[in-house]
Amino acid sequence: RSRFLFVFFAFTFLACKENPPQPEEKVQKTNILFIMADDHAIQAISAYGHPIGQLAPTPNIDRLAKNGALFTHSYVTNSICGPSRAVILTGKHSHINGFRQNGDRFDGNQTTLPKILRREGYQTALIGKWHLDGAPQGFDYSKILVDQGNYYNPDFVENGDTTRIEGYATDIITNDALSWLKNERKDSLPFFIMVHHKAPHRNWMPALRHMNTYDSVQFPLPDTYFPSFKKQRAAEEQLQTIYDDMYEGHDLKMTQGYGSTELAHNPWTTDFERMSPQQRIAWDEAYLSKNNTFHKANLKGKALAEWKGQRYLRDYMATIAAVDEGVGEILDYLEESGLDKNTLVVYTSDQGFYLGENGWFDKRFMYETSFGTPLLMQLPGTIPPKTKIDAMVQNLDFAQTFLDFAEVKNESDAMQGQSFKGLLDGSMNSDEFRDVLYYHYYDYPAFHMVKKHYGVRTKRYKLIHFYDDIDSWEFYDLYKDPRELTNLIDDRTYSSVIDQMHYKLDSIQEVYNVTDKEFDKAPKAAVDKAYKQFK
Ligand code: SGN
Ligand code: CA
Repeated sequence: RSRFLFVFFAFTFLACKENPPQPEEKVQKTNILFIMADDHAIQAISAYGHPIGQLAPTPNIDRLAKNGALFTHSYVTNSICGPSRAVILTGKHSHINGFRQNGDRFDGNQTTLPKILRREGYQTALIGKWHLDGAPQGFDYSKILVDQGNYYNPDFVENGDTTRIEGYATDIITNDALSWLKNERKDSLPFFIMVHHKAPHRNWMPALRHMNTYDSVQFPLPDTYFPSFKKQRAAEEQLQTIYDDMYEGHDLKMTQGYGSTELAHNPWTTDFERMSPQQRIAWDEAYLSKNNTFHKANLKGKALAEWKGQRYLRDYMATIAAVDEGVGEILDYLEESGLDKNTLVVYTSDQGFYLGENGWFDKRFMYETSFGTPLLMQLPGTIPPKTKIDAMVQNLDFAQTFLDFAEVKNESDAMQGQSFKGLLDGSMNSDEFRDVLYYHYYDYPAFHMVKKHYGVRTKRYKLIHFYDDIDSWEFYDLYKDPRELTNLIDDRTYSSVIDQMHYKLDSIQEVYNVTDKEFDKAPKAAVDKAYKQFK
């Protein structure tokens, strides 16, 4: 028997020497790691070069731009949370996927990107904010925040069970994503994971380690911080102005007076009440001296409004610090494990966000700041490092683009976007891509009272129609007026361009199957009531 074993081992040894074991040769499909923050402004990512981002850099998110591509003209179709997510999942405009505004119910039975990828053999996971009423479908694993989610000790739903998890939302989401990648992910399958942060959504509560990070930074407030609107009635009538509409306690963490840790106006107490006593003590300590300095200064009028803008930006950027650290940890892990070589990493937000432009926070408008959204992607070997893409892509295109990377054929017919893989691998020029974008926002009357509107954008021009309780058209020449300060709708020198834009609008509505029922108006009483409620 021992002779037999000897011969067996000797043979195996020789065989191995001649034929050392080969790494698995099967070429695996591209993995997709999709990271989406909630309300992350382009201005707040340092790779985009805006002064705010320079003062509070995001070195880890920037790694994607260094290793891959940065999109300078990436847009949404409907600048609000639930609708944006529904568009990403379905590759269809809101009026087709049926989720037009927050609070709608997402029809989870329709075809979605994760369902297709899963059918094609991908292992799929979703971690973090969902905000689409109804259980996620198409995921092998999901762990989602309840509704909007909370920064401290948030509730998560995991396989149907709701549990409160101690800790800071951003860190919990990062850790869960890492643990899925390390422990649940099967080496034999390609994967698709969606990592959806709550941050930097309102009410901008930083992690304990970041509560004083930007205290000594003076962020620049935009020179439109005190705007004067002309022929922009929807802009005039919104309720999302930092110094008029933010709650002093809940949003700005202002206290009731010198020496006090009692919050000023804080209509939704849950965000703070969820904190453990230790967390709350650390919080109060970190905010006490800066609030005391504020009370001593006794600011009024313009100075007070500017102070509020500064407090907002410091907290907002401090919540991003934890997101950026989390992105760094995930990218480090991909590199250590070698997964980076075959993983398309995407970083984006569900829309753009105001950091004081026009005096505003929030989003919703088809104006550039909220219509645009950050987008960065890396895939070594396919996307050349430091690529800048100026084509007008949209979140509507994500599904088809990812399916293209996953080499799924003939699945995108009913989807309404366009794969932009060619822009990334260099096989397509930006002028071969779409030249007109369509937008439609419905969430009115609602929080912040941004009127319903739709419109088109070309490389140079934008035409918007605000409707419901107003009927107001706006037209901008973005080359001359990138900040959209001058509504040129009545300017005769542009009349033929405006006609062309109307024509483009009609044609694109036809292409996307927009029917008359998309322009319903709310009863006047509902609008009046909402103005009272939200003011
Ligand atoms: C909450 C926010 C609003 C925000 C909406 C929608 N208020 O209601 O400021 O516009 O969510 O945001 S909060 O004080 O309760 O946070 S979205 O990202 O979900 O669309
Ligand atoms: Ca959002």
